[in-house]
Amino acid sequence: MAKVSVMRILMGFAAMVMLLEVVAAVDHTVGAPNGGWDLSTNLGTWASSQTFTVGDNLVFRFDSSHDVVEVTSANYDSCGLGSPISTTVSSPATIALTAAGSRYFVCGRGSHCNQGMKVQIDVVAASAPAPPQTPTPTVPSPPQTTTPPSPTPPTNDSPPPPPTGETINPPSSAITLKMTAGTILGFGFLVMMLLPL
Ligand SMILES: [Cu+2]
Repeated sequence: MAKVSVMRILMGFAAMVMLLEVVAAVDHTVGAPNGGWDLSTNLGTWASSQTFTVGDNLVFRFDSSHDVVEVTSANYDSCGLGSPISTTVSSPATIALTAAGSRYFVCGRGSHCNQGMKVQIDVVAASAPAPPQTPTPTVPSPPQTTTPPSPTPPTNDSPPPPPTGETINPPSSAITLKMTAGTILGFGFLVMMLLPL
C-alpha cells in the first residue's frame, strides 16, 4: 500500500515536471498573429514584440515562394546568401533557439531579403535561479520612537491607510510567472489525485 502511494506521488511529480517543460518552451511563429514569413509583414516590429528565451523555438510558416536561410550577421546586413548556416525550403521550418545571442534569418528567394524579408532574433538566457550572492548585511532598522501614528477614530469601516514608500506593483511578467507556477502545481496535484491506480 505504501508502495502505491509513493508511485502516485512520483507520477504526479513527473506530470508537474512535464507541464513545466511544456509551459517553459515557447514556439514563436514568425510574424504571427497578424502576419507571417512574407513580404508584407514588418518582421522587425514583430521581433521586438517578442521575448526569445533559450529553449524556445522559432516556427516559420510560408508558402512555396519563400524559404528560410539562416545567415551570418554580415550577410544579414548585405542580404548575402553565400555559405548559409542553414537553408529550409519546406514549411514549417522549426528552428530551436539553443543558446543566447543573435540569430539572423533571411528569405533566399529573388530580392525578398532586400525588400525587407529578414529578421534578427535576439535570444536571452532562460531565467535561472539567481546565483549565490554575497549576503547583503541586514541593517537593523532604528527604533522608531518618533511620531506615533495619528490617532484615527476607531471606526470599523475605515480602510487601513495605504502603505507608503513601498512599491506594490511588481512587473506583470512576475505575476504571470507566479500564477503559472501556481497553476502548474495545482494541476499537478490534481493529476496526482486522479491517477488511476
Ligand atoms: Cu521570400
